[in-house]
Amino acid sequence: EGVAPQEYTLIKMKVQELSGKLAVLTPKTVFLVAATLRPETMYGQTNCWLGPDLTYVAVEMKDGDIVVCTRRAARNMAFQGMLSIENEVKPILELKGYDLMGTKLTAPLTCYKTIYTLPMLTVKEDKGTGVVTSVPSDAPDDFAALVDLKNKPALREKYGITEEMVNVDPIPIIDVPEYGTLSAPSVCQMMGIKSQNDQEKLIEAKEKVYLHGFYEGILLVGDFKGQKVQNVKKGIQDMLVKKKEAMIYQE
Ligand code: A2H
Repeated sequence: EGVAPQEYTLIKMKVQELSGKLAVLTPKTVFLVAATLRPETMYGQTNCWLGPDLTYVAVEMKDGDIVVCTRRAARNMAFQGMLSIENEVKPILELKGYDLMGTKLTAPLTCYKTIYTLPMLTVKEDKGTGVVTSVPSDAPDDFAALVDLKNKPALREKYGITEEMVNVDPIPIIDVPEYGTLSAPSVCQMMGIKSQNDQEKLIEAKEKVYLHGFYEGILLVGDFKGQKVQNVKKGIQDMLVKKKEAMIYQE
């Protein structure tokens, strides 16, 4: 953790049906909130990652809606005046990532009408909200984890994930001169990355994809189509915040 605060965009992903452990929250509006540094990639969301063994809490926001995130993130949100009670966390519900697997969500900007929560074992408890949005077109970690779930029926079964839930493909949203319009899948293929277990290669893949994607990438979709990625981040963040589809959060 550095000294300077990190600013994240919290993407609000609306829970479509309050079933299972979430049923007690009826008739509230409930969001999983994913922390991202790359709001301009939200056009490419295909699913949402949760750590199956992490603990999440449901807390009330100022406007009465409910957000689900780690307790640590809820505490930060309380101190940033985002929750119904200032400086205090009163969880309405506590649950494991495992309990939320396969939840149907509505996420902003993506062309998929429904995206599902899926397990990723490397989601960190002490970063962001513990909820991570998946953009396999532009994030090698997301691509590798999705490929694993597609290729490994036993892994899906362990977490109650069906084939339909992983039946999504990376969406071309950014053109990177060196790597084309699906830079993470291209670099993973070039480097022979077949799984999220290829840790060392993934570190190198991320360096390549993030560097070239951010500095040379051109957006292919949406209101900022044709513009350089590095120039659109703020505009897309503002647009999402204005539409109440995102919030700004620091840690
Ligand atoms: B980024 P930094 Cl397309 N555990 O969002 C693991 N990873 C987490 C996390 C957690 N608890 N919380 C957030 N993240 C991921 C999109 C994206 C991201 C793209 C490209 C690069 C990228 C889609 N996933 O991040 O350590 C989230 O993934 C490049 C670093 O705070 C978040 O942004 O720098 C990023 O890590 C924050 O990582």
